[in-house]
Amino acid sequence: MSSDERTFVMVKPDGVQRGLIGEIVSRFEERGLKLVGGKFIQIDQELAHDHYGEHEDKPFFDGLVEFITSGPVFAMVWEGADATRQVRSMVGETDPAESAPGTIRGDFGLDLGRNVIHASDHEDEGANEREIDLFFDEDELLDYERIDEAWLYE
Ligand code: IDP
Ligand code: MG
Repeated sequence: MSSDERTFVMVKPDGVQRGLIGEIVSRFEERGLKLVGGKFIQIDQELAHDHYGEHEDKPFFDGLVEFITSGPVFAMVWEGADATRQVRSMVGETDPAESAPGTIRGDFGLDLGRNVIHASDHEDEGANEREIDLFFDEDELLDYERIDEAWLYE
């Protein structure tokens, strides 16, 4: 399996305000995923609409845009074998109330509208690449080796 799959992850405004950036970054680092990009930004209306375009017709859309633009987010790209699916399994279900303990949403959330983290959907083909392109320029993604790589993959 290719170990260079990349996926897009973002600590949402609630996660930033609650001081969860470090905890969340640690989980992916410890799992063996490699951070290849990161930026601390405030999302504007245009980016919010592009990012959440698939939900435009949903009743929660306006509230979602208001929330995601309400404060800084920490956007990241993580790389590793089967990264998109593995990250989603660490994130949990969309609703924290339905998420197992041990997942990020299951450990840090209670409410569907405040679920701490975004991660590209592994069931939406190409979502990871689309979202990476939306938030990052190619030269903001770094190629390097982690010193433990030889111990992470057989
Ligand atoms: P995901 O984040 O697990 O991929 P999506 O269905 O893509 O979930 O929804 C995107 C985001 O929209 C969710 O993470 C959540 O913040 C918000 N959301 C989804 N469904 C609802 C809802 O029914 N009420 C309020 N917010 C919702
Ligand atoms: Mg989604």
